[in-house]
Amino acid sequence: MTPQRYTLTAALPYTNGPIHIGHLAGVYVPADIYARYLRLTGQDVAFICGSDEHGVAISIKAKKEGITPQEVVDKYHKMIKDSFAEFGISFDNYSRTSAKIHHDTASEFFKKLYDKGDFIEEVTEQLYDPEADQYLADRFVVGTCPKCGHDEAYGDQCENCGSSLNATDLIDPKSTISGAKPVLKETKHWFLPLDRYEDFLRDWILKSHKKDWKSNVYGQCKSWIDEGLRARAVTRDLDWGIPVPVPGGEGKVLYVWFDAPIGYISSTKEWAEREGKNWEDYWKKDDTKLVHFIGKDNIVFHCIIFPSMLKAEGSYILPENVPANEFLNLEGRKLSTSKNWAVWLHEYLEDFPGQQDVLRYALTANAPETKDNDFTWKDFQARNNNELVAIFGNFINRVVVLTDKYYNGLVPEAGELNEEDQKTLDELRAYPAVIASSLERYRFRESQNELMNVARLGNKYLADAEPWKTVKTDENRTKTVMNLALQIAASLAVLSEPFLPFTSAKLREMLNITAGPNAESTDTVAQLQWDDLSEQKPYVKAGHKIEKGTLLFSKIEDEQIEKQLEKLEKTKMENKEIPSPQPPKGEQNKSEKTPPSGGGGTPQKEIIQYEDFTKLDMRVGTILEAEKMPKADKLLVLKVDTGIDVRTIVSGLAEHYAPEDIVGKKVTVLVNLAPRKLRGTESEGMILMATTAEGKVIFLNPDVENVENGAGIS
Ligand code: B3M
Ligand code: ZN
Repeated sequence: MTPQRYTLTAALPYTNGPIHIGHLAGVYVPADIYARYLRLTGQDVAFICGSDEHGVAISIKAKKEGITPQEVVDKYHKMIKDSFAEFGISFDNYSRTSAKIHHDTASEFFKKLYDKGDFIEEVTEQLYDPEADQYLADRFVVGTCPKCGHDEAYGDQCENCGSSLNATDLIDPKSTISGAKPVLKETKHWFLPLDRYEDFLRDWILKSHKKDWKSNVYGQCKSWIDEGLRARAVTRDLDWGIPVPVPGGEGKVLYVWFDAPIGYISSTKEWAEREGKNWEDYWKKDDTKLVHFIGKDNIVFHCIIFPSMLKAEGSYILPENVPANEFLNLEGRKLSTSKNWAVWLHEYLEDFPGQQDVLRYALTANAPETKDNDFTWKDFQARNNNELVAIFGNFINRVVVLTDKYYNGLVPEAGELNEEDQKTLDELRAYPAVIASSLERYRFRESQNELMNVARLGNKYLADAEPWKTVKTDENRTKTVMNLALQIAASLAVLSEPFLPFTSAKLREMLNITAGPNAESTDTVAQLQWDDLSEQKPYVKAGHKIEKGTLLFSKIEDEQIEKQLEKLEKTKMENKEIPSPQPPKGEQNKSEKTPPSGGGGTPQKEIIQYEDFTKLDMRVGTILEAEKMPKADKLLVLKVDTGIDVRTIVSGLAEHYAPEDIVGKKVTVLVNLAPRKLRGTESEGMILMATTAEGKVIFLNPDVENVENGAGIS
């Protein structure tokens, strides 16, 4: 069925902290690209989001900051909403779950299921903190995951393996409020019996969506269904949230994961009311395509639990797709709000004013679509300088400057096309379909790369045709070339809109193809849209006037990157000063560590436990033979007697030592490092070395001759 309208949702961020690049890369940038693309192709779109203001995460944050949960959500709701807007995330509506419309919608939804008998009401034993005098649910309790052994799993989910848990499943549970060991205490709750929906889920996901859902999403769903689904409590003993609206519900609230997805519906209602639309069209009509954009830790809630709720309610459509992304790391470490290991959106916007598109571009180029990926500031700089500036910006700049110089900004007439011109035009006209096809399969990296290929096509065309040379010899040829180059530029202005909206707007202005009532040009091309790009006619006609150019992108200097890296180094140092687990107040270890003043210079790495250290097997050994690795300037191939055996170790010593100088040396060897091939030779260990202040590399040789090879080091 061809969709008549689209309801696109992006995960509702918890208002317990600001937005960082992990959220952006995983959810909001891809969702925004998709929404913008659909609008550009004339589709009817509701792009919906809002703040998730309930749940234990908020209560914990409030306790930590010594303020009320309401104050926490007010602070972060504003911050998140503003930074999204400034970053160009084009939500049609951004609501919040503390809004009355949401409380009403979620209560009604719960009551309907209650009235239909879709819940099981049961008194069960739940974890209870005897010191804090409070039931412990979700993030109020941590313990060891029964599935993967991760020792910081939460009471409702393990973030390591993604399993959804009941708090009573945790091994060695601990209250995060007081640190106390919880006891079991009886309380009544309402459960959604997921097992009743197993057949439906099997049919709907495992049969119907095997082909079109991403394999990471499909795989997670399959393993949950295959493991057997259990009833899940949808209410909690907490004082922050939506009150349970049925008899016996006093003092209890809806589970945050019950109310939050309903937030998509209430946000749509808010939008529809404002825009004079009918919200039900966007949630209840079969010709509406519903797509949830989320991160991988939210898969179970969007693919199993929420669809079961919708199915139980009975009048709603189900998502067509849930293109969940994997996680983004930052400089090799897991992003963490509590450890402040992040690039915060509001800080980025301050540090790189007007450069929203650079971050959008870098995040999409590196999007964690099929596996976890790493964001590094060096990559960010390279993406800007080597791609946006050198390819896209350079092409546009040449076209606009030359048009101004040769023709006073008027698009010249194209003469007869030669074979190369025709080939270029054909290729150009094929791009919208190529990019669209990637976008429709949620392959955002691929589609953005195709966009850059349009700019590459432009650069190559100009470099081959050399209008700056022909201008002296062949006026007609030059006009044809510049006309075509301007067509490529116009195409870029439109195609870049989903990915680089700020750049697209600037470029449309430069080329005078701004759509809308304020556009100065009355030329019909002023309305140039995505679908026009495949048509066999010029995008900008001869005689059309373009404006003088401004630079689309500017180089990012090393100093800017160093400043960001320093910020992260500072965070690392600060994290080390927080002993973990935290001792009781008053006894806090106020260490006055200052960074080392010189010498090695690099800050200390993360603290490891003694068990981690004992994993290293280090022995005394002797180098028996050494020779240069052919065709490798830096490598020596060594034969080392480790006391256990004689083995080959490839070491990067060739620039520092001649082979003959090190034969017979006693060295320290890490013998249980996983073997790896270097230039085809398997290296079975590592020689420990140190670098002196002058940059000399020296052996960490045991300074005693009578230690035997194989002696352990501890
Ligand atoms: N707030 C979890 C998260 O931010 C949650 C998403 C709700 S979507 C309905 O990861
Ligand atoms: Zn786990």
